[in-house]
Amino acid sequence: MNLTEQLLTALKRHGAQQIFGIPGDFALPYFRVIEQSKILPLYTLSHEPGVGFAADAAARINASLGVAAVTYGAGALNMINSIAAAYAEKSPLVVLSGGPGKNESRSGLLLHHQAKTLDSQFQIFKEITCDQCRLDDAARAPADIARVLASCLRHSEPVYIEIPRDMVAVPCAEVVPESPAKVDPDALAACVDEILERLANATSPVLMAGVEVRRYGLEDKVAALSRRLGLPVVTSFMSRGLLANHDAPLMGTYMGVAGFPEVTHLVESSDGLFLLGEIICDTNFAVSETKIDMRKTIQALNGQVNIGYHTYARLPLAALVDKMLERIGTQEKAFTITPQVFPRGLPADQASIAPTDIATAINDLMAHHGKMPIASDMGDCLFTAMEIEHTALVAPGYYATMGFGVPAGLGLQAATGERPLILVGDGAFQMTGWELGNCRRYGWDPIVIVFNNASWEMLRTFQPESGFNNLDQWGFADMAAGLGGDGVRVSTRGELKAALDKAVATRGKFQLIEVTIPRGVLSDTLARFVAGVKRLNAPR
Ligand code: S1T
Ligand code: MG
Repeated sequence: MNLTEQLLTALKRHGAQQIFGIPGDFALPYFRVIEQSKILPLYTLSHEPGVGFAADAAARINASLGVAAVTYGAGALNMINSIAAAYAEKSPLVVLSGGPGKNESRSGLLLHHQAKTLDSQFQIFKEITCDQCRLDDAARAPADIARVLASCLRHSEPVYIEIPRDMVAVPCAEVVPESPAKVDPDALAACVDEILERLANATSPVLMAGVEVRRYGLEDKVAALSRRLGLPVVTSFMSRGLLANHDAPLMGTYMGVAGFPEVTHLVESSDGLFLLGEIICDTNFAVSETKIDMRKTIQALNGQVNIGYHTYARLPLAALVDKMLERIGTQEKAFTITPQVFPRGLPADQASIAPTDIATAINDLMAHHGKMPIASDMGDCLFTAMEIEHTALVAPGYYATMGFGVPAGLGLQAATGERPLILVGDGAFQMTGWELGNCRRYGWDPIVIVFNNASWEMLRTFQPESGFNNLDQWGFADMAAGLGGDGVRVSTRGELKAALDKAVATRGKFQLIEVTIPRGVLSDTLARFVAGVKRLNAPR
């Protein structure tokens, strides 16, 4: 096999199931091998940010490697924001980039797509990946690939692999996966005993499941752990969607002042808050009514466990969960929780539509037709998603980039074969909504709900005096046909219900529902979030 075939075989062996990409002349040779070898299916999209978001979503939904393949310079550098989002949100993404060969690199000429130096791209990607390699030595390539793919899975963070175009077809030995890092059994046992003792002594322990629980494929085990320990479970804003289909005592999503009061009280008054794989960031915790005393929590993240003032190092989350399950046995505890209640029963009337009506309509739809996985963009659509019944959700809940929703929905359908629901604001749709034009050739048929308030509404809520937050009406529904789908514009709750019923009954083409929302009308959740942030930031 040649170097590219060995790389593709190793990617598949490490869990990759498809590649998203856009070629260029530095990448054509390795794209030819991708296409001809058929080791992994290739989906090309239209703009590199979408390639990154689609590959990220595929990684998240399958808890496996995502692969984004691009050309050197204009391609790879165009994808920086998507990879930064994946890095911030701990998504195991492999970036493949074509690169200049040896002779052209020594030509003395500046090469097209070169920014500063030929090595600049490699250096830039060092800032948003956990490991990198350039495959410029066939003898070293197998070990480099094994090391970088092992890093990607161990840290659940993106990695960067540059393939010089003169190396693509050189003969190369097999890539032998690295053996997993050893875990100190005594440290693991001591840590688990301390955690179990703290939880047993707590009067109101609670488990917050963070994104690492999904990234390391631990949802089933964590659901079992919570049932056996009698631990109510919550998610954070960023980890919403976890444990949705895993028989866990899931109470709801912690959002401090903006969330379900019972959940807020449970988390903020807990004397045994167990943060399992949770990122301690502002979108998850900044809206705390009362400052959560992090020193009293148990935090397992990034392969270590912090308890009080001490840290257990090099304890992977999977090893911790397995040891806890082993320690506590299989007996489940009987206990009750007060699950979050979600809006149902949208009146099909002539009233205008608020974002919470969209959540209600989706809850009605899923109650009737079954759950759908959701890809959401940033904006009020993501706050509205907090009012939708628990279901699988991929969204940039911490890095908070726009443009994620539509490509992520395509990645989700490519990776799972399930029909997704995509929630996206008009501003974000203007950025990457056009990727819908790729649905027809791959048979993707998402249902896309565009929250059209003709505004960068989230920004207006914090700075209402700025006119630049007003957007024009683009007529998204009218454009759907040209992109290969069906589109409809709705402005009453009756029209919304009818449009959703028609969309769910129509397969084989994407269904775009452009929902006209009066400017300034927010979801209940965003309204509480904004009021809470303003109150917490008000001068004392
Ligand atoms: N550019 C990108 C790529 N991501 C961003 N998050 C921003 C800019 C800043 C930003 C927001 S929210 C927002 C912007 C521009 C407006 C979103 O508008 P739209 O999609 O229509 O949603 P909605 O009207 O519901 O707000 C975040 C806070 O930084
Ligand atoms: Mg908007």
